[in-house]
Amino acid sequence: MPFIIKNIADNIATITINRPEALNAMNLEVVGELHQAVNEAIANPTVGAIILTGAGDKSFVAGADIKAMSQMTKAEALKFGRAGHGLLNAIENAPKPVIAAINGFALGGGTEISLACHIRIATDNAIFGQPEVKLGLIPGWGGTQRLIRLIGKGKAVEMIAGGGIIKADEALRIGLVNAVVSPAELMTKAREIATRIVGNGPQAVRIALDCIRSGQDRSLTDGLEYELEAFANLFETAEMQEGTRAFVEKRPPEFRKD
Ligand code: DAK
Repeated sequence: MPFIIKNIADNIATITINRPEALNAMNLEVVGELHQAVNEAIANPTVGAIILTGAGDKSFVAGADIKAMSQMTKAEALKFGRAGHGLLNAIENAPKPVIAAINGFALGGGTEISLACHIRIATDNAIFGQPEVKLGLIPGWGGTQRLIRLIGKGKAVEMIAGGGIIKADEALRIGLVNAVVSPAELMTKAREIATRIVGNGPQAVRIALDCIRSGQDRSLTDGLEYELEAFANLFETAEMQEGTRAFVEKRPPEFRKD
């Protein structure tokens, strides 16, 4: 996997997109390798949270590879688009939280990858944008759909139709990211959040993610019913027994044996 660096420590998988000479721009090969790495982290039962970041100090992902796209036919573009959708759906539907640690440029497909993640932490020099219209394109990896759900229609249209950039402080103000930190603090902050997550009941985290995700596509009434059923189901799990018993016995719960 030349374009991906993987590391697993303390139940946290860190996946680094490693193509710094092209500011981590995504071609079909990078998309495929990243998808495989994400799938492996999802399938690994010792992993409770995933951090996704970019190699180098300049860029998270500077978008889809423009040089590769400039040569694509419509059929190839469809294949490339579908590969990106497959990757981003895998991230969004992951049963464990995926944290984007955004270290610089997150343009086009870079912003879109971060949108599929569950939590976004950015450095104070991070730059977001959907500049596809400047190339005669539109966002092709879910930007027109996920951005509106996160920051609302007005801001999404301004970003996508205007093609301008958004700096980290503005991204924080409009809810595009959860937190902004210095470059030196980025991975510490991401690991701090991941560590808190992996200390919790893995099944509860998975079910909570599922309720939150599926709630976006349901009416409030349906979503509340879905949550209620999921909540009740947890009363039959060993995890819930351990969590509540630990509270009563005034000790930390032991959810993980690994
Ligand atoms: N693609 C390919 N190479 C890239 C790249 C990209 N997106 N971004 C940067 N690079 C390469 C540069 O070409 C350069 O390589 P050499 O030419 O030296 O070999 C190297 O990275 C360093 O970049 P710069 O020299 O330009 O570095 P600067 O600091 O001067 O500028 C920059 C940094 C990020 C402002 C600039 O590189 C830039 O504007 N990059 C392009 C950003 C961009 O427009 N991103 C959006 C791409 S469009 C779809 C699927 C997906 C999409 C659309 C449709 N379907 C198939 C349906 C998604 C589209 C996009 O993401």
